[in-house]
Amino acid sequence: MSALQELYTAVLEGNANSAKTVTQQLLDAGTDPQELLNKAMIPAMDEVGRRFETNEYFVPELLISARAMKGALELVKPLLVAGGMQPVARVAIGTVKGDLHDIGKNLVAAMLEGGGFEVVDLGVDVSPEKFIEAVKAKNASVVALSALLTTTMPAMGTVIKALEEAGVRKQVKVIIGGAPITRQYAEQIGADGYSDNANGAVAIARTLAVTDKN
Ligand code: B12
Repeated sequence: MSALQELYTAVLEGNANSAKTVTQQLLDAGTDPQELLNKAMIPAMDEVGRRFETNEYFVPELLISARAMKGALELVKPLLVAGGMQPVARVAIGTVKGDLHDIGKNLVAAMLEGGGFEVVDLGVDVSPEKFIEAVKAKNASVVALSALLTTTMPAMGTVIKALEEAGVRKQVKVIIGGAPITRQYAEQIGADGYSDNANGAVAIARTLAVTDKN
């Protein structure tokens, strides 16, 4: 089994120790961190989701796979984050109210930092008020919303409405993402941008931040 396959299996089976060990070995051998993410870690979480859907996995398995994924991600994260640049813009990111999924959000946050953004991570289950506070007090010019549940998707629209009501909608760009989100949904709720992956999140945030400055 190749080391990437080993990492895939470790995340899929929720073997946190092995996930960390193999990740470290791959990084020490000079493997591109993006390759670890795209060829092993993310596909493993997709397979975890598929197994959950078909009742082969249940919540405990989701949790132990998520723990293995997070442990490996901690080792990869510093390599995604380049230091010493002038920040492109400040982004307030969070998983919307009612939603506790944070692996994708953490990945997007790390990639944004790596892309030169200053990131204010508000965590999970974030209320609209907290996003507004971050825009006002921290002067964030991009708000990034993550949702993984179809039941929490509407909370994204609620945040956008709350930003309007607080009189700060025009001073920020709102980008959204998460497994159930589509471009069409982003348009429907009046978001400024959407991406289905962390690299795309950086690209779209950059385009919007630059457009904003012109
Ligand atoms: C791990 C996991 C959990 C873990 C989360 C641990 C954690 N700390 O995050 C735990 C066990 C807690 C969990 C709980 C639940 N889960 Co869950 N979970 C998952 C699982 C398997 C993987 C999610 C993940 O981490 N993917 C990997 C990351 C890297 O991908 P991602 O999050 O999609 O992020 C990428 C993109 O979407 C995008 N992105 C993400 N955010 C953003 C933001 C912006 C701005 C942009 C631009 C892009 C972007 O970029 C990311 C990187 O590429 C998914 C299945 C799946 N395939 O999505 C189910 C899944 C999301 N869960 C599901 C369910 C049902 C639940 C529970 C309701 C189960 C239960 N009965 O209790 C609870 C709900 C808890 C809550 N209130 O939130 C369902 C949702 C179904 C639906 N239609 O809504 C899914 C789809 C499983 C399934 N196939 O049925 N879950």
